[in-house]
Amino acid sequence: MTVQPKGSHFINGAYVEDTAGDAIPVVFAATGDTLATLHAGTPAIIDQALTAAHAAQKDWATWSPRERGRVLTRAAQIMRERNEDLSQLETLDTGKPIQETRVADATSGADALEYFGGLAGSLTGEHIPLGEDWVYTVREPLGVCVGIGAWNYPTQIACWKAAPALACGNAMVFKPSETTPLCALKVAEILIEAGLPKGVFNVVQGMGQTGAQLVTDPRVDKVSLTGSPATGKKVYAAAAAEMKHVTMELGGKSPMIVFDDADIENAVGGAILGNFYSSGQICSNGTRVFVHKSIKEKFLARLAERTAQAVIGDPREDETSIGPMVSEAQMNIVLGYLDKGKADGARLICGGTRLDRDGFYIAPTVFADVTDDMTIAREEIFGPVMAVLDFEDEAEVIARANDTPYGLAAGVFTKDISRAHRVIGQLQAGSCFINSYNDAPVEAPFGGVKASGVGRENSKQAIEHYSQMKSVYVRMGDVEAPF
Ligand code: TXE
Repeated sequence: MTVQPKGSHFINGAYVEDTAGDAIPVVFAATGDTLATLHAGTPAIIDQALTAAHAAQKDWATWSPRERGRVLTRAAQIMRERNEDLSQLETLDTGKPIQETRVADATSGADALEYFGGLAGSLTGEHIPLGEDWVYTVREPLGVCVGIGAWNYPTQIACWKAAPALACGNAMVFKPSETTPLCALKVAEILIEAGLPKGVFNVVQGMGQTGAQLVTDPRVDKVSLTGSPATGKKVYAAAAAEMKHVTMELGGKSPMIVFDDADIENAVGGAILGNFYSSGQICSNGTRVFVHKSIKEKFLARLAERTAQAVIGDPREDETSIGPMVSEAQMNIVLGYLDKGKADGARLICGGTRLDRDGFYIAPTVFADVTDDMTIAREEIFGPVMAVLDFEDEAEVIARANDTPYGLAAGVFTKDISRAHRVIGQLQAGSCFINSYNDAPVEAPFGGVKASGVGRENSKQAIEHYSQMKSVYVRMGDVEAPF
């Protein structure tokens, strides 16, 4: 599979190149080989993309919502038909195992296109009777949206932003992460093939600086970022200066609570999903695993047994369940946290090292006897590093679980259903799970509270973040003025 695209950018329905932009090497994380070289968007490229989006949005907004929906639904079908190719590209772009990308990436993208494609026709205003007079409301697009992606789910993130934006009649310029720039180009190609007018969805590559130029451009009405809390603060501030609409999908340090009556196999499964899937590079991961003292050793023993069964290997091979980190830089960040965990005196149950092979591999790591003040319990690591903490009672664990600036996700494992709902009700998080972890169906709102973000992706909620309501008061009689 050649992965070098026809151009770095996709603007106004076609691939565009400008080699004056800084080089962006695409490195295959399993070997360190450079698979392709793209170029960052220059001011000329940014202007071209925003000009195309601005012009195309005017026509796109006049289509009936159902017609817009038809294009998105068709794009979903094409993505499903091409799932294997898109998954292989996602594996090369991110280093994630093909057994994951086949079921979690292009499929989730197609789900979003299908969901919002189906929803589009029902995006209406309302009639508000006031007796003789009445008000009617009109759901209007925001205009030109900028989407900025993180590197861990490039295809899914592009679709989770494009689908609701386009369904509402907006146009979008999407900047993928410079670490995984390939997949969003395929999404743009497929949308055109599905009948999307040129210029409605565009892709511009680049680092943070290109993102900042897009965010501050006066032609931009909405910014939706998926990224780190640090970047979120910068982008939010830049958008606020021009009073732009924003969605912030940021990081987390989410708790997973395992009560003494939990089904151990399911709780261990949830901890594995919430810490080792995608080599732990998932924002909503449950990286603080609070286990009731009475079952801690049983939980750790079963966890170590199952973690030893992980197949660490080339992500292109079907049996591989753990691949490399996305980049050398991210691997080094995680290695730093392994050192901190050891230095802080956490008990190493398994892993804890880089693997002695080509590529950016880290062994799935479990630390136990972790205390709330340890760095590995406070900071987002974004790697295969699980911190297991123990607790005694419900009130104590809820207070400790909420003792973080973040609030993206939370999980509870217990057979006591009223306890499950009672505890989830007190946890400060946007996306929560009972006896499960990290399910993200597009029908459900996804997003964080506190420093983990603003707004929601997916579900009908997302529509509120990609449209605005105009209300029109209609007087049937005469106007009574004081004079
Ligand atoms: O983020 P970065 P990364 C979070 C995850 C982790 C981080 C990892 O929790 O914290 O993302 O992704 C662009 N103005 N989530 O390292 O560095 C940059 O080019 C405009 C949360 O990619 O913040 C990239 O495209 N743009 C999540 C993007 O911002 C700027 C799901 C993110 O980069 C910029 C996945 C600037 N000043 C990961 N600086 C969720 N909650 O859904 C950088 N960028």
